[in-house]
Amino acid sequence: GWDGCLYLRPLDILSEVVPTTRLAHGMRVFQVEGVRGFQLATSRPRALGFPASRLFIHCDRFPEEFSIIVTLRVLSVPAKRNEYVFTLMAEESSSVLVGLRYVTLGSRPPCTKQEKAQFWFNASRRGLYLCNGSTWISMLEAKQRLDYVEEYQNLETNSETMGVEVFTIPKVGLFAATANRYTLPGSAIYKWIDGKFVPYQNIPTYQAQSWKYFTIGKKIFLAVANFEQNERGQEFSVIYKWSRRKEKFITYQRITTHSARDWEAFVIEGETFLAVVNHREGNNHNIDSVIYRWNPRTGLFETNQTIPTSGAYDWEFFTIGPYSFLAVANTFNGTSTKIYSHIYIWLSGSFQLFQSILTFGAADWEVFHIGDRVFLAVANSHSYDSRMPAPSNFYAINSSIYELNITAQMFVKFQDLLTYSALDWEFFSVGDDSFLVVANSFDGFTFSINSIIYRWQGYEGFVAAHHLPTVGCRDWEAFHTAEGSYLLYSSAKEPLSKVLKLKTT
Ligand SMILES: [Ca+2]
Ligand SMILES: [Ca+2]
Ligand SMILES: [Ca+2]
Repeated sequence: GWDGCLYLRPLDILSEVVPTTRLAHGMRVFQVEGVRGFQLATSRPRALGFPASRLFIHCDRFPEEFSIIVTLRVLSVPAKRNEYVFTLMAEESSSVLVGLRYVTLGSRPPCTKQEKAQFWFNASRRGLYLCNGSTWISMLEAKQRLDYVEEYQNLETNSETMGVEVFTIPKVGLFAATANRYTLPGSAIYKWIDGKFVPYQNIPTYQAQSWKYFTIGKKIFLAVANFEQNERGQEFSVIYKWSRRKEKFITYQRITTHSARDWEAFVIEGETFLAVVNHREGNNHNIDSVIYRWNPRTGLFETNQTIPTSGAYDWEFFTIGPYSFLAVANTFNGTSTKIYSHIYIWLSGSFQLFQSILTFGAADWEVFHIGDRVFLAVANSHSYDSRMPAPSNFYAINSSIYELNITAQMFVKFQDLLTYSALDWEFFSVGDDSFLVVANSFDGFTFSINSIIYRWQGYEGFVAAHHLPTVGCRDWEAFHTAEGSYLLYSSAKEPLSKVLKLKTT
C-alpha cells in the first residue's frame, strides 16, 4: 500500500528483538547508575535480528529520509573495526544495505563501494558520517568549541625551519613540507602516519624559505623558494612534480630567482599562474618580482608579468566575487622598513595597482572571510628608518587587520594588535568560531616569546585567547584530520617544530 507511507511513525526497533516473555540468547539487562539498558553479546550477532517486514506494515517502501536514534553506553573495550550497532541486510544474503558502525578512536575506516550507505559514528568528534561509496559525508557534527591547546608532537627537523606547508595528495595522504636552512640533508617532507608526521623525503635546497603546493589538472607540484646560490654560484628556485610511480617529488622546472622568499599559485579564468617574490639582488632590494603563467603546450611556466617590489617577503592571492587580487608584502627599500605594500587587481589580462598600505617590514599578508566580511591582516616585523632616530623598540609594533569596505572599494583599518617581530598570520576556524594565530619571533631581547591565538569576538574584534610559548616562531599552519584539528609551527632558531592539538569540547 502507498497511503501508509504518508504517515510513518517512530518505531521502537529494539523492542522487536526483545520478546516480552524472556530475553533472547546473548542479551541481558544491564544497570549503570540507575539507567537500565540491554547488553548485547557480540558472539551471536545475527541472533538478534528480525525481518524488516515487521516494521513496514502499512508501507513496503524504504523511506527516502529517516533517522535512527541510538543510545549507547561506551565501554572501554574498543569495538572491532567491522562491528555494527545496527544493520539492514538484504534477504537471504550477507550484503549490508544500511549499517550503523561504531568506532571509538583511531583513524577513519575505509569508505569504498563495499561500505556505501553505511554510517560511521566517530565518538571522539561526536560526528556521524555516511559513506557515499568513496568518501565519508558528515551527517551531523556537534559544533566544536576550542577549549585549550595541547603539545602534541615535537618534530625534530633537519635544521632550523623557515616556512612550512601542509597539503593532502589525494589517495596518498597528508604531508608537511619544511623549508630548512641547510642544503644537506636538505628540506624535508613528512607524511602523517598513525597520527604523527614521519620523515618521508629529503630534498637538497639552498636556504629554503618556503614551499607551495598546487595542482594543475591531475598534476601535483611543490615549489620551493631558495634564498641562496648553489655550490656553483647559480641561483634558482625549483618546481618539483609528484611522481605517482616513484611516490616521490622529482625536479620538474628550475626558475632563476633572486633571494626568493615565497611562491604563490593561483588560477584566473582557467589559467594557472605562479608568482615568486624576489627579495633582493646583491644589496639591491628594489627589484622585480615575477608572475609566471603555465603554458599547457610546453608544460612549463613562462614569464607573464613583472612587478617592482622592495625587499618583498610574501605574495597573497585572493578573490572577491569575480575579481582576483594579489597582495605583496614589501619589507625594506634600502633605507626604511616603513614603506608601502601593494594590493593589485587583475584587469584586462594583467595585475594593476588597486591600493597601497603603509607597512613596517611587512612579512606576511593573510586574507580571510568571516561571514560575508573580507579581512586582510599584515604581519609587521620591524620598524626601522635610517633617516629617523631609532625607536625604543624596533620589534614591539602593531600589526594590523584591514576590512574591505564594499562601498569605498578599499580596505580600511579594522584593528591594531601589538606583535613582536610578527612573521606570519594564520586564520583558522573551530566549529562556528574564527581565530587568528600570529608568529611572534623576537621582542628585541629574546626569541623565546609567546605567539598568540586571537579569537574573533564580533564587535570587540580579535581578542587574545591563548598564549603559546614559541622559539623564533616563523610560520603557522592549521590542518584537520578525522581525529581533530591541529596547528604546526616552525622555528627559525632551533631545529624543532611543534604540532599542537586543539582540544575541543
Ligand atoms: Ca604567500
Ligand atoms: Ca599567512
Ligand atoms: Ca602560514
